[in-house]
Amino acid sequence: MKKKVLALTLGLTMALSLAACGGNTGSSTSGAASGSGADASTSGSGSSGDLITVGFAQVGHESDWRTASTKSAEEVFSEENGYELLFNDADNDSAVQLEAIRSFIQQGVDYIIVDPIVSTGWDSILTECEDAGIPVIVIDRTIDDSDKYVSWVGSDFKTEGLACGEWLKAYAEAKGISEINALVIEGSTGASATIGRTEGFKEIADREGWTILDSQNGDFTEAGGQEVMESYCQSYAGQFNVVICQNDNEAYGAMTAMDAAGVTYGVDGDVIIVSFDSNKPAVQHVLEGNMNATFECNPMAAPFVDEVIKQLEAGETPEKEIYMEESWFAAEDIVSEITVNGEAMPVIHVTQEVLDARPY
Ligand code: GYE
Repeated sequence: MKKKVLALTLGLTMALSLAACGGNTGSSTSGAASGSGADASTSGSGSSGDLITVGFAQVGHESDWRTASTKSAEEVFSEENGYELLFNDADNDSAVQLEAIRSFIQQGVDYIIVDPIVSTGWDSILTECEDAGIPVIVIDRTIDDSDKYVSWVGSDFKTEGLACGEWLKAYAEAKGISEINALVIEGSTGASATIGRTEGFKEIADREGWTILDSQNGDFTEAGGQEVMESYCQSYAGQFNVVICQNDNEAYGAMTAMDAAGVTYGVDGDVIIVSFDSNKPAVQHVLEGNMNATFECNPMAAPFVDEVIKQLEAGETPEKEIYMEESWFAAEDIVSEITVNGEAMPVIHVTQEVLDARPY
């Protein structure tokens, strides 16, 4: 797959934002994360002065990745940077997310950012946005049944799953492990992140003739990962040697469940455990050998969205797809490179320096 990576550093973006918006004296307050998906109300005041008003329909607050994504948006879409942010946390409820977008339309925001909880069911609401003349920028998860948005900024989830599979193949070979019996703890059902990671890993598993004993939904939460792993430990006791967690938080829960069941994991254990996202606590677990590897998903989309908005304000046409750069991290220095989609990619051996340099 061909990738377009916008080479932009956060520092540069911030500098551009400050330079472009230095004269702003908007008096309205920007919204803070509401934390509740109980209703579709959005936080933030309606008036914007000469600020650019942005409504952000966020998925929820299920994971460390999500917290980093929200924080990135709050930092970038600040009054100082010339924005008023209206934020809605849908708590993983698609109906709440659609209502939040309707509320943004009613409030007449300048731009709508949406991180779609699920990948389908978007065409009519995006048509409403189009009819209202409000450009939509999609971040993170993808929309599969409509292209009525200006740009999408996010990750190639299938590539993440493929990378995980290719790393596992090379790692098992290096360790002399001839049989793979894997358990997968999936992310939320219907999320493109879940679909892509599942597909990518399965493609390698099928090619290599591995056994995927089970694949169940852990909802991208620590509690969900723990619950699924508790049931796996009962149903598949002594039968598995790999646990694939589709995000970091699920891996934390899975480790708790394996501790309770007396299953050893990580570099010195019986079970290989990996995660996706690579938040700092997960990279720390990799450094300590509790986890074998983690595959990054970069949550810092907001600076790129800022760039897209600036292009639109200047009458330019932004790229339709903007891919985030991501890395793969492993505990042991035995697989240094994997080939994914025909492209050689480094696997970073985690040291204290690597951990210290992680931005989130
Ligand atoms: O991996 C997970 C979060 O959509 C990529 O959602 C995102 C996923 C991320 O809850 O931690």
